Amino acid sequence: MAEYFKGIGQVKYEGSTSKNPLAFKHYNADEKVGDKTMKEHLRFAVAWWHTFSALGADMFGDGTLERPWLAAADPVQQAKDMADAAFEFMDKIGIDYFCFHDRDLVAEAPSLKETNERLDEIAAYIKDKMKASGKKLLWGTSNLTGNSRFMHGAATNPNAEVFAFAAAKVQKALSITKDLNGEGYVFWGGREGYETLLNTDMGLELGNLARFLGLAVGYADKIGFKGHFYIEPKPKEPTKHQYDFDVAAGYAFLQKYGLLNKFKFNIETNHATLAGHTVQHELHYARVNGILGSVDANQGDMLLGWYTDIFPTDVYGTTMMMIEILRNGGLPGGLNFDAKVRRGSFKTDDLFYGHIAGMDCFAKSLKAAHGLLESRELDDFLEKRYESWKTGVGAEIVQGKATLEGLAEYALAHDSPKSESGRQELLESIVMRYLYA
Ligand code: XUL
Ligand code: CO
Repeated sequence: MAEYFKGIGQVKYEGSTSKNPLAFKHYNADEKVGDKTMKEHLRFAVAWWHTFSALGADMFGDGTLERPWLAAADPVQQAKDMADAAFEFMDKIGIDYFCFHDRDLVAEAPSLKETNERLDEIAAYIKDKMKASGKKLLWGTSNLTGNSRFMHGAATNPNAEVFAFAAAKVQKALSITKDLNGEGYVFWGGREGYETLLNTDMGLELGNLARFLGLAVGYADKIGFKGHFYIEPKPKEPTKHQYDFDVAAGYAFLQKYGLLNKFKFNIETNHATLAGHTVQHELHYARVNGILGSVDANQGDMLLGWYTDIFPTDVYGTTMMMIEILRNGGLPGGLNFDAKVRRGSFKTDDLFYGHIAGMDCFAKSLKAAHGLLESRELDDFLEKRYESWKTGVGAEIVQGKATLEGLAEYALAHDSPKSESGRQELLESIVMRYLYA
């Protein structure tokens, strides 16, 4: 079997003073942070699409990336070579999980039947490699955006034939995911939205999207797929408006259509920022509502308004994420690097530098967040800030015992309430202490 990443061995932890670009400075897989190892806390995954099958094309230029595993002319051979490269990469970088879309695994054939046969062959190939290596599938999904048949959406297409075609793709992707013991299945509604409301029946489209998800859940029950279902919100790109805009919009949608008990959320940093939120907000909102599932770990470029999928290096931002994840007691899913090297970083070893930077960033943040939460400095502050809700009038309100006229009587009998400082700067300086400890 060909070796694709020649000259690169197992990436090891060498500590924060190491200058070796192919070593971890903070990620030390078996080091314990609290009661779990870093590896158990972080559950990193490699994204098949950005790392192995994409060539770096953008709106203004062709692909630039050197990807020797894509050289074979035969699509199935190409897919097998790509799987070889993927398992070599995961082994050398020390990442246990991967994620894929059906279309990343092998190129589509002229007919659906032939595409499914290709998928079966490549899934069997990957299954053997998983057995031999112990690598695991964090989640699978179906690409319902790339082919031109999906230009007006998949589940929300005005044409029912396209809905049926998309359903066939999900059926296949779900059964492969189950066969590979996938721990989850993601729905990202890339073209489930609209370009203009002038040509859109939103009410029907939303209902159809819910019916589509319901059919998938029903099929999963039939085949005994026990993994988690995730919605991955994104407000726009490629469509002007997507129905899974953010976690709050997705939560309302799931509640309306009675799907809430079946889904959690896969939250992506760059999607959150496109929605005008921080990822901390999205994780927090999901956590307090019991729907935090998994994370697509990347970041946007603050100078660009569009979607850039950069490897995470903003330690402050990832520390805010790890606070949410630790407060959630961990994730049912993991941290999938839905991130790509820049198209100018076209060598295969650039893939290592991107992942090492991302893994070190999260490892450093895990330690900072753990230290901060262990100290209870934030919790003690929060407890004090909200103490008026524990007794007296606050407790009555929380317990639903208050009436509006009773509260009016209370306010008339007491002095005008006094405010306390919110102490934002103090709290930020506490965070800094743990970050740069
Ligand atoms: C696109 C995106 C997807 C999903 C899976 O913005 O994030 O790759 O993660 O379909
Ligand atoms: Co994503």
